[in-house]
Amino acid sequence: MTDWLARATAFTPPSTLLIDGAEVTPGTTMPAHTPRDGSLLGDVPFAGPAEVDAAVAAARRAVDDGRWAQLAPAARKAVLLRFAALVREHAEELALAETLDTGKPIRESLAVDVPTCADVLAWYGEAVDKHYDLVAPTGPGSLATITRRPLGVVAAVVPWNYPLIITAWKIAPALAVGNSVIVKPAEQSPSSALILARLGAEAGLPDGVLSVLSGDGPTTGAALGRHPGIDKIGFTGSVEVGRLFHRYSGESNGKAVAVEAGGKSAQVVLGDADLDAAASAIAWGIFYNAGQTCHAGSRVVVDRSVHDELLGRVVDLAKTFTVGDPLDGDTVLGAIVDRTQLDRVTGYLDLARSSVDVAFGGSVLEPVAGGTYVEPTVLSGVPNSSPLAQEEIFGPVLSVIACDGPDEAVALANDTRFELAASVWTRDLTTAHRAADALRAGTVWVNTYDAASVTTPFGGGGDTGGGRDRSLAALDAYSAPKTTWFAL
Ligand code: TXE
Repeated sequence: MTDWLARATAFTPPSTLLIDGAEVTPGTTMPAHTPRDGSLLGDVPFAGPAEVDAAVAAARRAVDDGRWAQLAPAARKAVLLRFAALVREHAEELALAETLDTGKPIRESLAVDVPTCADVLAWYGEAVDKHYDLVAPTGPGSLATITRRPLGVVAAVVPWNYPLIITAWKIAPALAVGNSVIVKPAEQSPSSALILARLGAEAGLPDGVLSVLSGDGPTTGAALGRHPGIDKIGFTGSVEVGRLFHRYSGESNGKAVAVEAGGKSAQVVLGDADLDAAASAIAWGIFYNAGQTCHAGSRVVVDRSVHDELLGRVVDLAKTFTVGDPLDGDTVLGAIVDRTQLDRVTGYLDLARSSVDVAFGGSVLEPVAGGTYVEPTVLSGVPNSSPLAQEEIFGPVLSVIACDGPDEAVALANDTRFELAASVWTRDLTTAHRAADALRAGTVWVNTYDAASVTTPFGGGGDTGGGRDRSLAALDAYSAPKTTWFAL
């Protein structure tokens, strides 16, 4: 059994950036704290404009001389598979970094975040020499090929809720098609990405092809957004910053921008649903990762005929999500990422106490002194117009809304500015098809929630933004089709 507490005491975050294959110590650092107990983990490098320029220049050199894109597909595949294998070999180191930075339970980092990161790298690695280009049906007398070309230099700007997974979703397809990639992790969670940069180099990524620049949003993130040498930004984070990236693009070189900016996803439970299965998926859908999940099922829209029964079951399950030390292998509900986010969640809890019924929870806890933790919370009698039902709380806070029949349920579920995810729970096949079709969301689950695979696209519309991660579609998202027309 790993003694995580002892490992945590010895942990220090990486102190250098990797730019152009070299360890770089920038003049500035920033403190890294853990939400587990608020203590200082150490100082991490802060990439300023000079480091951004250096990383972009190195990335561009790699694009120009083709040291990565021009390798044989089997050779690029081998590097990405080796990268995935190294992630697995360093699973404990990466999981500890992820848990200390974010406060998520160590068992989740080990069982989900690290293996998913490795799986995604391997899946896109395997795709490199299996995904064919096209010949267009232009008719006799000509041959028109459509080949996938890398965009050039891609930047991935990543949030703190799933640092390893979201980084992998962006770098793996971008690298697979031959781009150079610069990652900017969130200021709360730089460690795992900095470790990944070294593993990528060890796996054989040529110099300049993968750089990781820890820093903040307004300096490092904005410098990437405004950089004329970057061809595309893949962004996951808040609606506001997603829009900033579109503005940066318009004010610089018109670079492509793909945004995934969260949701207020509804789980629709109809009168004939399997309530045991629904209640379990509802609890996991909002309490997993302390609700800090873009597709968290943060609203439940439930038919009045089963409202009280479902609410009772969800409350019973909420009681089993014990808030605890993220380093304890039994903990399922860890910390909120930082004090800013905790304040945001407690603001909504204050609103809840004065405007709706708090069926369970609602308190700030401190299972580890100095840490930032919130009890699993279930709110009922929430009007869908309330900020509790319209705004992304990003904490373990569920809003339950009563409805009458499938039509009203779908209308309420769709009454949101986000379009990321939704579910419908019913035993009736026709109702399931109709509701799934009518729910406006990039992913609709039927009689399940949060089933996920790298093989399916993930993203949405509306305020969520239109970016898509995962699946073979991501290879297209990080490449440009090139038509070559031969007169025969
Ligand atoms: O996100 P930010 P925050 C939502 C969630 C959360 C809220 C705020 O509702 O409560 O956003 O979280 C970089 N120029 N999501 O403040 O600020 C930043 O450094 C350039 C949903 O943490 O958007 C980080 O790398 N870049 C979500 C990234 O943007 C800037 C995940 C995300 O941070 C920047 C996280 C700037 N001016 C939050 N400011 C999801 N979709 O899963 C910040 N950044």
